[in-house]
Amino acid sequence: MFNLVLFGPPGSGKGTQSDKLVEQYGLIHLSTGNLLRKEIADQTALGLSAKSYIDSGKLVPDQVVIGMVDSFFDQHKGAKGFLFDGFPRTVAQAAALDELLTQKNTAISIVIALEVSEEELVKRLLKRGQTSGRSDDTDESVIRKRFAVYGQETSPVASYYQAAGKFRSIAGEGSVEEIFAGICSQITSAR
Ligand code: B4P
Repeated sequence: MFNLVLFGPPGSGKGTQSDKLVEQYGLIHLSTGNLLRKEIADQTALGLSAKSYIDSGKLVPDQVVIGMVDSFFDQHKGAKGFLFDGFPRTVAQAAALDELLTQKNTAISIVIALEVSEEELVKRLLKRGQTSGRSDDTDESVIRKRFAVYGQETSPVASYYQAAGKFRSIAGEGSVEEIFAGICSQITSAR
């Protein structure tokens, strides 16, 4: 199996690049953000509890997210590989993911981080907020809160994968096609 983690701050283009990567490599796309938004739209108990965290720019608790990922795996038993988008976002999630993959006799192959300046991120997210209807993209103070949470809780995930020799980073500014080409060349060198 080939398992890729796409890593980066909110608005760095993980979702945008994931759509192209799943098509190119035939991976199963696991976006915890999309799964959580689906739970909210379906008004499940999980969704109702997740909504308050997302609306205030916080992370949804680890146990909730890890449980959701575990049941996603159960629904995709024959997958030839996964693309993890927006997950793991904490070191506890990264360790839990390693455990779940070990149970499946596989592991993370490579982690690719998209590097984008904070001002560009704010611009992108506010622009997306005008059309997406996403409550977490319309208020600049919530966007700034998400960056603070990213710095405190998600950045250490980079060191976790650096220590395992799996971490690569590329420039996430430029055209979507240029960035996609950069990711593909990292994947080629890792395979
Ligand atoms: P996510 O859904 O993961 O979303 P994101 O980080 O905001 O965005 P992404 O990086 O995917 O950006 P995109 O491609 O869309 O998370 C939302 C929330 O869910 C989190 O804040 C958290 O509360 C919760 N959550 C999710 N996963 C969790 C977890 N594991 N644990 C706990 N909580 C979790 O790009 C953004 C915009 O930029 C788009 O409008 C796009 O068109 C534009 N864009 C993309 N590439 C561009 C480029 N090259 N140039 C210009 N614009 C570009």
